[in-house]
Amino acid sequence: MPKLKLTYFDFDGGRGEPVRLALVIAGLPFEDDRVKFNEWAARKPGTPFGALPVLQVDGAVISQSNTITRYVGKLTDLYPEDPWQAALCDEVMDAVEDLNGHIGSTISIGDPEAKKTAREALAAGPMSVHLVRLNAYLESRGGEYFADNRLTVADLKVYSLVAHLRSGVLDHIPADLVDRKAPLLVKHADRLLKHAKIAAYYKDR
Ligand SMILES: N[C@@H](CCC(=O)N[C@@H](CS)C(=O)NCC(=O)O)C(=O)O
Repeated sequence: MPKLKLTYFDFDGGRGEPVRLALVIAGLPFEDDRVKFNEWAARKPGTPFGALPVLQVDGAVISQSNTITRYVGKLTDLYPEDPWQAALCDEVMDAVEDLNGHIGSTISIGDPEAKKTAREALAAGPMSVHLVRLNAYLESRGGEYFADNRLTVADLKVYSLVAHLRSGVLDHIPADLVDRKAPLLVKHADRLLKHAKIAAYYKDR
């Protein structure tokens, strides 16, 4: 197994969390390099595209969250081998990335009123649309998993988004938006939190 070092921001969520969770579930050792926000300006130029997450694999670097998540999914047997199921898994991960991109574009808005307007439009528009659609996808796939009738990195990716939105840390995004728009995603997240490895991981953190 290669030597792995994941570099991401120091919080339990976002684009790095599905990678951490996949490695934790599989019991694969990795260095969890957590960057504090005040360290980021100094470290940003050293990353391939000026953003995190970044994964070092035996010293070689790859970036882009879904690329990393897929790669780690293959190492951990949490990514489908069947091409169609892999496509279903990718589709869900890319839909989550659509939303992450929308959220990311509001983070640097400095003017409080402009940020409020942008966030409220996001919550009422693309965020609601994506949450409703992801909820419907999960339902159409049996209600438990997004692909392959088993736990895959798509589930970990959606979980990380849902946990982030429900934590209420994003100003002007109502913390109950997921509960109102996508109740199946809430059940899905609650189930994942009961996974023995995930529960033990968060208990120890
Ligand atoms: N397309 C990239 C986007 C990465 C990205 O925007 N990451 C955010 C954190 S979730 C970041 O590094 N923000 C700080 C910055 O852009 O300076 C990916 O999927 O990894």
